[in-house]
Amino acid sequence: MATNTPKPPAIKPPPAGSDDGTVVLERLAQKVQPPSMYQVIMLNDDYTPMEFVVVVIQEFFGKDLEAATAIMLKIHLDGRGVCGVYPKDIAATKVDQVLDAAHKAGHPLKCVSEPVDL
Ligand code: TYC
Repeated sequence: MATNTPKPPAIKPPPAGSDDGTVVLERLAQKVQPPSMYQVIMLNDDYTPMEFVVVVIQEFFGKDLEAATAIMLKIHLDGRGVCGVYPKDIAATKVDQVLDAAHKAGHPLKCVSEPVDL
């Protein structure tokens, strides 16, 4: 008569301390930051005509005549003023557009971009 011997398990557990190839993925907390914003600052000078500055602010920063005139006068009086706030690459493009238009027109108008929260 056959004896009732228990069968060995089909899959043996790996010996203690051995590498069975298992990879454990840890879930890392995602830290997604909003894009940092840059303000485009226009600087005053003694030579660029006021009318040119107003047109540039209207054309590249989407302001109407009244808003563009107010920004131009603030720059004229304070030495600098914010024309708009954009993500970094768009702010850099605005600066390039302003400098290019000023250079082509022969005016020394200067414009820079800087992070909003300095
Ligand atoms: N100060 C200039 C003038 O009197 C006008 C001006 C305004 C120039 C703003 C630059 O960013 C500027 N003609």
